[in-house]
Amino acid sequence: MPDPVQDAPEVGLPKESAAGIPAVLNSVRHVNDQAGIRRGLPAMLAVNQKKGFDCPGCAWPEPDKRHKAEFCENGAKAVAEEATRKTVTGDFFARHPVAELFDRSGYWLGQQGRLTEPVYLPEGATHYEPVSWDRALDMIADELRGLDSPDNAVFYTSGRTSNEAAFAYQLFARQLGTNNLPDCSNMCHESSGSALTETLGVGKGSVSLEDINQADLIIVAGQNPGTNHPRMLSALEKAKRSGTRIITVNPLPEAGMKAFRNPQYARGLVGRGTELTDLFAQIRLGGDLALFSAVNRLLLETDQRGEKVLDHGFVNSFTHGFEEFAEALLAEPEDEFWSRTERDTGLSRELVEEITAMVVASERIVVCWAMGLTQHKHSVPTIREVVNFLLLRGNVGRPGAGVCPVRGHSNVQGDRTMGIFERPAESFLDALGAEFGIEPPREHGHDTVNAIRAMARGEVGVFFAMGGNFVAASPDTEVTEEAMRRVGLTVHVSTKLNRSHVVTGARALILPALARSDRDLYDGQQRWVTVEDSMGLVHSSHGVLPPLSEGMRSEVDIVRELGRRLFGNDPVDWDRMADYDRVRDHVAAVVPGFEDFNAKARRRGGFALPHAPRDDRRFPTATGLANFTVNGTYAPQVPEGRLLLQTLRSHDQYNTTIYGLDDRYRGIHHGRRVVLVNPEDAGELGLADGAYTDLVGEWSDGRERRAPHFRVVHYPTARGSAAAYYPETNVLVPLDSTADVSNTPTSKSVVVRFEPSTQPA
Ligand SMILES: Nc1nc2c(c(=O)[nH]1)N[C@H]1C(S)=C(S)[C@@H](COP(=O)(O)OP(=O)(O)OC[C@H]3O[C@@H](n4cnc5c(=O)[nH]c(N)nc54)[C@H](O)[C@@H]3O)O[C@H]1N2
Ligand SMILES: Nc1nc2c(c(=O)[nH]1)N[C@H]1C(S)=C(S)[C@@H](COP(=O)(O)OP(=O)(O)OC[C@H]3O[C@@H](n4cnc5c(=O)[nH]c(N)nc54)[C@H](O)[C@@H]3O)O[C@H]1N2
Ligand SMILES: [Mo]
Repeated sequence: MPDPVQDAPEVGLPKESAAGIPAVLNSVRHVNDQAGIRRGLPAMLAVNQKKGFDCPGCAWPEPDKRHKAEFCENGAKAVAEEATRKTVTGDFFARHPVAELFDRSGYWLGQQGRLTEPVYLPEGATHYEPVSWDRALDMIADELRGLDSPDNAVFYTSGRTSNEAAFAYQLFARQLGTNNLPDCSNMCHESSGSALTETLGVGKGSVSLEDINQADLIIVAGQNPGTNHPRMLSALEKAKRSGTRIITVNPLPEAGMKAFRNPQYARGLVGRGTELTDLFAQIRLGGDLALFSAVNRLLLETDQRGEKVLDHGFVNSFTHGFEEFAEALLAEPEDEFWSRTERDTGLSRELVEEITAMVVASERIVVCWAMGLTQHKHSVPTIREVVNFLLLRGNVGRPGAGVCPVRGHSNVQGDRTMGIFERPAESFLDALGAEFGIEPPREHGHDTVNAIRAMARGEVGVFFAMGGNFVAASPDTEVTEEAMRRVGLTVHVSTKLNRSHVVTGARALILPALARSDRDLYDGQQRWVTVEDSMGLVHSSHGVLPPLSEGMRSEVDIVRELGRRLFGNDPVDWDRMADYDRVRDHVAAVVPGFEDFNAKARRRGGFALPHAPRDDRRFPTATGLANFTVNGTYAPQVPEGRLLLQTLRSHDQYNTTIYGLDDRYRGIHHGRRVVLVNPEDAGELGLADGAYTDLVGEWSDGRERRAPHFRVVHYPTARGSAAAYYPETNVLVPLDSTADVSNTPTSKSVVVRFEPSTQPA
């Protein structure tokens, strides 16, 4: 909802560097405002420490040598958000009817505090009402029992769920008989997983922090670590100081990639900080496939002229498909190739040649990426082309080189490892069946987009969400909300109030969960969980804060109680899993790499999962080799008078959780309804800086998609490439506009036109 009182953007100049003293001050302010010193200080001293809890912010790994303060400004905000003293109790819902909450912004909802007791919205009721845990769990069990088929249930997961909870949860769904396990990954790094599994045989990154440090060249494409992975800047700074060069590929000049003032060192608090980017390629939205294939072609041509720039030994021994790839890439006539490359990337031939020269001069190369590469129609081919690029010079499976998809949610990678996947491998289901004596379903389930389609068709009786904010995070808000309203029972296991609690099925439950920072006591014993970071390191996480209410339960306990109600304790002994060591024993028996899990998880610093390409250049693909692929030349085309819009994060949000209304590095304050437009595009479209406009999405189904009332900001983004924040703009992303192969919504590639604003300020 546009909120003209709250949302009144003011615009200043974008910043030239990230962090420094303002970041420290902002961390302290957020922690103090939300949690106060008594809760805030112990939380901040425990976050990311070996005996403490894993930061609920991003999935960037912790270095082996920890600082006393091993967190960043945005980690502090994530912790403050959880550790808040504010609570939402039963009487809150008596005072606020659902219809009123529906009109509140997501920011307001989140700011009300931690959920403390289960509440139920009966059919036709106007208010949620308190309900006992027993009654709530009985109701869910009854609804699940009453379904015509287990496939009429959908079990969503957001990536904060611990390994233990995720494992129990997928087991529950499969004992019930469905693989309908969509997760936030479907909207996030699914394209990376698809492309990497096909080409390298493992859908995860292949580098460690040590590799980042040893690389001669790091390419950071489609990622804004200054905001979303601030601790990555420390790793880049360290590499930089030992001679690494960095190329940044982005339509936006992001402050964090320009310079970093590391608040952990005096040099970061005074002075300009460390310059990070050596070469900035200001690419057009969706131009990365064209860029990487152009560099690959230049490498091939150089090699054919006799300068040995390819690693022929590696290509011959470890890869498949090189000839076909090279032939396809060289087929286009030179003139056409260059005019298309310049058009699709918005970069000059000279710049592409300069990038190639830096590549040739670098023995060891790492490519890092995030949503700028994964949320386009052609994301899978784009990432496959990144793999081609690395394979050409043998940059996989040796120190200082490899693929680095930087994950989002703090345990999104672990959840997938634990089996949260709508298309599980047969080998995983076999192991699960053997361990528990159950027959897991074999038919693939719904991912996020297909789950919404099934809801819209009225096929979903129960929608259960383990965390997250499904209706706000999903594309096509109005379509998704209509679909959600057709569900019978919606259940949300949540920490904070959000939009998904006010757009519900006929009946709805909200179940309050313990969060990462909360102490998890059972029978007087403190329990702990594990998580896996973006680089495949698994470690323990111990909550430290006393829970604000006895009404909150751990995610494992919620699943366990449901399991026992529906299936009893045979063949799966749900009650025993109250001891998380027993869950870990099961994981050890089912998931490769987790042998001896309980012992390894107790090691200081945890353990690394095996990764065949990284560890011994083994590629468990269909060909048994690393695959070169032929990826074509797609780039988004935009009709006259329209721009391509990317929907992205501000510095003051965690996905749909809004921490505040500032985006400090981009110079935006006190508001979120802004659209960043290149001044020359704005001139051609008659969009004055400071004017208000509606964003209107264009898609082949003819349905009108309108995001009203955005302030135009003239901003140095690439030509043709506009930007605005998510989730306000999700209404514009058509449900059917998804990436080929991965089915990820194209959140970074929405065709929009601009119409005079329909709502007064
Ligand atoms: N503080 C904080 N931390 C977070 C999150 C958060 O919301 N807040 N979210 C977490 C999650 S779930 C995730 S997935 C990650 C997200 O981390 P990011 O991917 O960094 O997040 P976005 O804000 O979506 O930024 C996308 C970046 O890619 C660029 N980009 C967009 N399109 C293109 C393109 O076509 N080509 C290229 N080369 N660049 C492009 C944008 O300009 C922007 O810099 O962060 C995680 N960490
Ligand atoms: N337009 C557009 N849409 C996007 C994106 C984009 O870039 N553009 N990005 C996509 C991406 S990358 C992602 S990952 C998704 C994110 O999608 P989600 O993961 O579904 O969304 P979040 O906003 O992270 O979920 C926040 C909610 O999670 C709950 N929560 C927080 N911590 C816990 C916990 O410990 N336990 C439980 N049970 N609940 C908890 C809180 O109630 C909070 O309101 O959004 C996607 N949607
Ligand atoms: Mo994500």
